[in-house]
Amino acid sequence: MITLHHLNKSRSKRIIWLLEELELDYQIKAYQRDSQTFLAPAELKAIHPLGKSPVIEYEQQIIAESGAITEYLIDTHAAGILAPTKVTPEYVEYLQWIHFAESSAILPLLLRMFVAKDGCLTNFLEDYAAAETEKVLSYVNQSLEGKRYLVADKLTGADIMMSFIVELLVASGEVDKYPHIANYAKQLSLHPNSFKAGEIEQEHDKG
Ligand SMILES: N[C@@H](CCC(=O)N[C@@H](CS)C(=O)NCC(=O)O)C(=O)O
Repeated sequence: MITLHHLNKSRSKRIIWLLEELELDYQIKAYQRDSQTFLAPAELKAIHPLGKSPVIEYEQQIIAESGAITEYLIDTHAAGILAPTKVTPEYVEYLQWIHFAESSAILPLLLRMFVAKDGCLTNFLEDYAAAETEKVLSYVNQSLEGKRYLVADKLTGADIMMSFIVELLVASGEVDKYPHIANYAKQLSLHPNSFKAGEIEQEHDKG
C-alpha cells in the first residue's frame, strides 16, 4: 500500500492522478496549508525534512519530488504505457518535459506570483519573471500545436507533470493568450482520471 502525503491546493494532485491512472492501492494522508502563510504544517517535516508535498511512502522508502515519484512509479508499474519505450527519441522528449515542468516552467510562474504577492517595486525581478514566463509559455504553446498530448500522441507522465503548470495558467486567467495550451488544458481536465483526481483533491481540501 502506498501512502501519499498530500497537501491541499498543491502539486500533489499530479500524484493522485498518476496513482489513479496506474490503479495502485494507495491511501491519502491529507494536510492543510496555513490560511495566512499558505505554507505546509510542521507535521510534514516529520515525513521529509523539507516539509513539502507530495511525498510518498512506498515499500519502506520515502520519496519526495513529484517528478521523481512520477518517473519511479511509471518505471516500476507502467513502463511502455505511461512512458515511451526507453532509449528512443520519444523517451528523451518525455524526460525533457518531465524535468521542464519542475524547472524551467515553474520558476518564472512562481516568481511572478511572489512578486505580485509582495506588491513592492523591484529593480529587475518583475520584468525578468514576465519575460521568462512569456518565453516558456510560448514554447509550450508552440510545442502543442496540432497535438493532443506532449509526446507520442498518448497520455504519459509528461502530461501529468505539466498539468500543474497548465492549471496555474488557467487559474491566472491568461490561458486564452496561448490557444494550443488552452485546448490542451481543456482536454487534460476532461481526462477521466484527471477529473477524478480533482474530485479527490476537493474532498481533502478543508481550506
Ligand atoms: N519540486 C517539488 C516542489 C514541492 C513543493 O514545493 N510543494 C509545495 C506545494 S505545491 C509545498 O509543499 N509547499 C508548502 C511549503 O513549502 O510549506 C515537487 O515537485 O514535488
